Amino acid sequence: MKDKKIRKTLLALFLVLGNQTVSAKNPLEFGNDIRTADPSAHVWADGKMYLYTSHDEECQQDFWMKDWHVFSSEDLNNWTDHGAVLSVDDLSWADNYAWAPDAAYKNGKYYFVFPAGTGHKDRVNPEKSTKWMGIGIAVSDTPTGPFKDAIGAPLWKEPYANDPTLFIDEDGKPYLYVHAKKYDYHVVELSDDLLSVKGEFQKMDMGGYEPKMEGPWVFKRNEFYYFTMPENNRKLSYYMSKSPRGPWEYKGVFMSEENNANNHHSIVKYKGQWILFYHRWIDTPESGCKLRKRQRHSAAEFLTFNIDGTIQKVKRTMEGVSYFSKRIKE
Ligand code: FUB
Repeated sequence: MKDKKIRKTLLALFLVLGNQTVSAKNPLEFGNDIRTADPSAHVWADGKMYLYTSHDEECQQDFWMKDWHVFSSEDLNNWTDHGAVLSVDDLSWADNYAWAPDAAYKNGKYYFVFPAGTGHKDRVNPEKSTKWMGIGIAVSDTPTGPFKDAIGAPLWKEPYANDPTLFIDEDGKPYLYVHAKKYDYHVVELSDDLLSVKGEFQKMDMGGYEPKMEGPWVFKRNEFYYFTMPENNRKLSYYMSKSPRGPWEYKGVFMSEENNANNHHSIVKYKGQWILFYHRWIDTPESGCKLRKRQRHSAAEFLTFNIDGTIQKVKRTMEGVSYFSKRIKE
């Protein structure tokens, strides 16, 4: 298959770094031809990197997606696929749209927060659309699941929402951010067991700049909180604040868009290095997909901060984080 040839060519692209030879592995090599998107990265107490992703079916046309996977690694080059952690078949309230998930660890439990939905989006006659999406929460004793839908229902029915991200602050307070109809740039605190929302959504002060967005991600570095997102669903941009609730100050784009296609990302520190995970749309001519030849694959790059905490621009590279092991030894 041509695809295999392309992958082999990529693998055969050796980078000579000092005395060490490292094979290029971007997009990430998961050991099979699985198409993944929306990578959400977390480092748990066992010291491994876990990547929770959504899963594109071969040639999927309209983001009809059925399950989520998790992969783990200790060097960001060799990954173990732990299989599907949850599927819409396990849900009583949704049968489709297994979109961008996130995960968290609190009080000895692993939480998997996910968007899922029902219905059909009519792109020709939008008034005939029946599509609905909401946010679910599943729990497991282990990072690789299987996760069990914890409340047997979405966290709420209205607003229509997807792309959740959980941020647990240093004081243990859990915050949920989503992309939602009329609720973008809102935050809601969750209960201590993460199984319900506590109070109302709060509209955050974004400093007057609120472009179309999806896929928010929130993390903390030193004294700053970062709210990062695919702006207009495509280029990655960010805000900084001294609080997880804002007010936020817009700081600009740190990864440009590619191929007029969506992006989705996460940012995490691993073994002293900050890593940006994202997805790329890559030509897969061998796939026989009639309409959409490009398919999504998870990728990664190193992320660097300036002294003032701002983020340096990130370029998409062929080598990605292939030389991670070498870099952490330096
Ligand atoms: O993967 C389905 C959707 O596409 C995600 O939820 C969005 O963020 C975009 O990546």
